[in-house]
Amino acid sequence: MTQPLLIPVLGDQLSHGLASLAGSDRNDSVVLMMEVRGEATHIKHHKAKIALIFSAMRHFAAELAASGWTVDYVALDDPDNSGSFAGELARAVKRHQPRAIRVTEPSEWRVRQDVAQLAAALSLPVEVLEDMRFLCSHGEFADWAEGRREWRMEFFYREMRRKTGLLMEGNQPEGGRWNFDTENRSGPPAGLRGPALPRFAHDEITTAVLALVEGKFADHFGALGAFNWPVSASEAETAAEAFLNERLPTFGQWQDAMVTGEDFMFHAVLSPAINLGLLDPLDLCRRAEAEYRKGNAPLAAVEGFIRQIIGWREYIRGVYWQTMPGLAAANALGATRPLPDFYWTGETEMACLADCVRITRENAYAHHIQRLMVLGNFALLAGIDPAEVADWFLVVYADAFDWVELPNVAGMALFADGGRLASKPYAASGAYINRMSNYCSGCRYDVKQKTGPQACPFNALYWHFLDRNVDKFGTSRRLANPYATWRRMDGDKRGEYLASADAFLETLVPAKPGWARSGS
Ligand code: FAD
Ligand code: DLZ
Ligand code: SF4
Repeated sequence: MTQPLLIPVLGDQLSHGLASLAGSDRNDSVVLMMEVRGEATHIKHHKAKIALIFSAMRHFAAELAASGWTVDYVALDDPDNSGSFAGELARAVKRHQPRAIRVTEPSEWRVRQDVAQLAAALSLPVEVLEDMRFLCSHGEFADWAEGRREWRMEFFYREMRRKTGLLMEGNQPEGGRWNFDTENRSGPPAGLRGPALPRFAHDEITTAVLALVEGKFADHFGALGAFNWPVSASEAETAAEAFLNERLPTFGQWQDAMVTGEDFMFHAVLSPAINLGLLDPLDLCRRAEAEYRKGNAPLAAVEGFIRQIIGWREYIRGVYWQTMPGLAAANALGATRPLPDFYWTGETEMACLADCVRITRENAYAHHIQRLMVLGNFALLAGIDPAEVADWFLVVYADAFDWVELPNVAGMALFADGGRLASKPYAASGAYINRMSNYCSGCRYDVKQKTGPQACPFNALYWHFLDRNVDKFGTSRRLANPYATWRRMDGDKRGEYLASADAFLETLVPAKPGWARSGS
């Protein structure tokens, strides 16, 4: 092949229909895939996440080669591997002498900037194609957002319903309402258990990658013993089928429930496969709708699931590109407390947090409410520095890529964006966690006690949060009730709450440096 087209395919671009592949001639192109140390260590990703990405990349490369593409695959332990995208691209240009480079836009702002710099530095044409795996283009989102004071997901979601025709009857939403959440989100009855997830045996590729990761990234957070992620499109398809058949009908009802030892409940557990490109999100939604049309799943569950994907997922991506790079430094509530050590060690007497960290360490997964209302809520109430919280979330979850992690953390969980994304902070006392979980019955703290050393720390922290942020939220309509309660309380009671929260905050031990970033 003389002067081929060089097509770099990144670790979260593992889709056969990727724009840069779909429009290219496989007889006249070289696909470049690069395992690079810099991507695994600029932030020290969970071991299982690195293993998932490398294994999925290797499976995808094998599929491409089997379908006639020429694939140049640089493995992590290739002795000449330079350790960075830029270094590997430069080496590949020397090897192949391409006439041009064609790449689908990277999902992350940081990598997108690198590509722009590279394009300027190389004396080669570099074509960057829009990522067509998302429903809403950058331009469309910018048009929708322009001139709106508040970007509310609910209104964006309606546009996506109209655009896709999902759950529509002509111009009207199926069932007469856009959102059926009033029928979802029950607390867990005693003994609630979700069906087991399908098991994925480790083939030769995955076995080799697990050994590589254990050897090269030994000091990273997380365990590999429970590794069970789908690593190819066909395994991801098995996972999707299992969800649609076994868990979708009850997805909505138990969407917010948390039960000790039940790590996946009725959730899809598909976000890593979707974010890597192994599953097509729109196809999943169409199949979920078909389950409703066949009478296999109720409208509330199916609408709730579809909203997560064409609503939240697309909206989050739009917000990311509209607000970067500022979002990464946003800290509207001026939170500066260091991340507590227990986010890494799990060593805390708070049973809810201990279980959420355990799940995260074992699986590189926790479900939405564990992320938002336990791990995120605690960080919000305790006033943890948003940059440290964002680093933690980016490290620990197999589905965490900057474009989706950062808006969820800075915007949804921490209100660090000043309310662009959420109309009010997701702040809650222990009563919420007690209602939605069985954690409190096994906790050394008492969720019913409000102050003092036995009281659930979330209770006093909740009022501490409202009190110290009264200038930001004191006149908010959405928080009028809790502020009215706070103002009605007598001064001694308020003082007790604040002193109790302060005493608890004093006990927090900051994380040792080096968990998220080397040398930090
Ligand atoms: P389900 O609950 O079964 O939902 C189905 C699908 O909807 C998910 O697979 C996902 O693709 C999509 N989805 C649902 N909610 C969101 C959302 N808020 N943003 C984007 N997609 C959504 N999701 C990530 O993919 N990566 C992250 O790094 C990430 N970080 C988060 C951090 C915080 C603080 C919070 C509150 C949420 C975060 N989420 C993130 C969103 C959500 O928690 C996960 O997508 C979900 O838990 C993945 O598990 P699941 O596949 O079982 O999802
Ligand atoms: C997260 C990650 C890791 C750990 N390793 C690689 C890698 O070796 N090669 C690769 O192409 N991508 C990797 N990624 C994903 C990237 O860090 C980044 O998130 C994507 O390129 C999107 O911009
Ligand atoms: Fe968490 Fe408080 Fe319940 Fe303990 S009592 S599990 S700290 S909410």
